[in-house]
Amino acid sequence: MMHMSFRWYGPEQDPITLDKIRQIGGMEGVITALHEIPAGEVWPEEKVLERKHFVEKAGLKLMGIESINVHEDIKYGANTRDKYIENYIKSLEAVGKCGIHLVCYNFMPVFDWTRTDLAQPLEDGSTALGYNGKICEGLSAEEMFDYIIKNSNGFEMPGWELNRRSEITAEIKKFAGMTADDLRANFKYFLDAIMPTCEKYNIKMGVHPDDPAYDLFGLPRICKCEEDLVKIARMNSSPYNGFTLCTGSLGSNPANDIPKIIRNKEISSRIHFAHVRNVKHTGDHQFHESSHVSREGSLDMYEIMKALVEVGFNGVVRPDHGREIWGEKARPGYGLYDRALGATYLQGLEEAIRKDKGMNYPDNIYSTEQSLIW
Ligand code: DNO
Ligand code: MN
Repeated sequence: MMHMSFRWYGPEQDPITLDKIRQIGGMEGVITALHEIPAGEVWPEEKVLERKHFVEKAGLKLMGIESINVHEDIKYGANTRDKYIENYIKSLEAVGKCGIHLVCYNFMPVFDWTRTDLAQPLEDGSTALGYNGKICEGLSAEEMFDYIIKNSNGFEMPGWELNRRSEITAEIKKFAGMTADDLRANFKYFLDAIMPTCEKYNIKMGVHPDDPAYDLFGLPRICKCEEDLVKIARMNSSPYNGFTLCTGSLGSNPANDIPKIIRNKEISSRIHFAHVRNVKHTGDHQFHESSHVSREGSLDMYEIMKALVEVGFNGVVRPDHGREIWGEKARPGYGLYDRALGATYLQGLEEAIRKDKGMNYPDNIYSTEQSLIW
C-alpha cells in the first residue's frame, strides 16, 4: 500500500503544527526540508537529526525531503559545479546517515513552479492557485514579478521571492541559447556524480516535473512529458534515479496522459514519490488548481490511483497543493484543510481499488509489518 504524508515547512516557517497534521486520518508522516539553507550549501547532519527528532516527538515519521535544491551552476554547467555537487553529496550523506531514504528535487532552470494568481477565486468561495499563459507568456520575467506581487495578497511563491527580482533577468540571460539537450547533459553529469552516494545510503531520488509542463521565458525544460521522463530514466541506470510523479504538474498540459505515463515500464519502477492532485483546464495554457476530487478538475483521480496500484507503487504519496477553504489564511497551496481532505480522499480511492482487487489493505498503518520498506 501507499504511505500517506503531508508537506510541512518546519517549525519556524509553517503555521500548521505537527499535532494538527497528526490528526489527519491515516497520516503517517511528513515531508520537509531545511528551507533556511540556501541551494548549494551543505546540510549539517545535526540539523537534519534535530528536525527528525522534532517530527518523531509528535508521533509522525520524517518520510522524505522536499527538496534539497540544486544550485543553478549545476544546471548551467558552470566551472564551479563540482564544488556544488560535492556539497550536494555531503547533504545527501547527512540525510542518509539520519535514516531518511527519499529526496525530491527539481532541475528547472531559474524557477520552481509558476502561477499568475496565488488566490484565484473559485465559484464556491474558495481560492486556488491559477495560471493564465496569456498573461505570463506575454511578459518578461521582471514584468511577471511585478504582476505576481500585485496579485499575490502579500504571499510569495517559491522562486519568485521579491529579493530575486533584480537578478532574474541576468539569470535568465545566462541560460539563453542553452538547448534542452545541453541541460540534459548537465543533468546526467549531476546524476552520475550523486548516484554512488544514493546507492551507498539507500536514498531514492525523485525528480519533480516542470510546472507548468511547457517551456517558459525561453528557458529549456526537460521534465514535461512521458518522453522526457524516459530520457531521464535512461540517463543513469541506477534504480535510485527516479521520479516524483506529480499529477498536477504533468497534468497542467492536457496532452499528458498520466495513467499512461505511470504504466510506462521505463518509468513505473522508478516512481519513488507521488504528488497526487487535480487541476482544471480552462483554456489553452490556462488552468486553476481544484480540490482533489475527480469531478472538480480535469484529471481522473480514480484512474491515476488505479494505475499506481497496478504498477505496484508502494511508496510515499502526498496530497499536493490544496485550495484555501473555510477562511483559512495559508501559504498559497499549502493550507491544512483542503490538503487534509485530499489525503483522506486519496486513501479512500486506494482502499476501494485494493479491496476490489482482493489485495491486502492493512487495518493498522502503524503495524511494523506494513511499515514502509526502503
Ligand atoms: C509543485 C510542488 C513543487 C515541488 C518542487 C520540488 O507541484 O510540488 O514546488 O515541491 O518543484 O523541488
Ligand atoms: Mn508537486
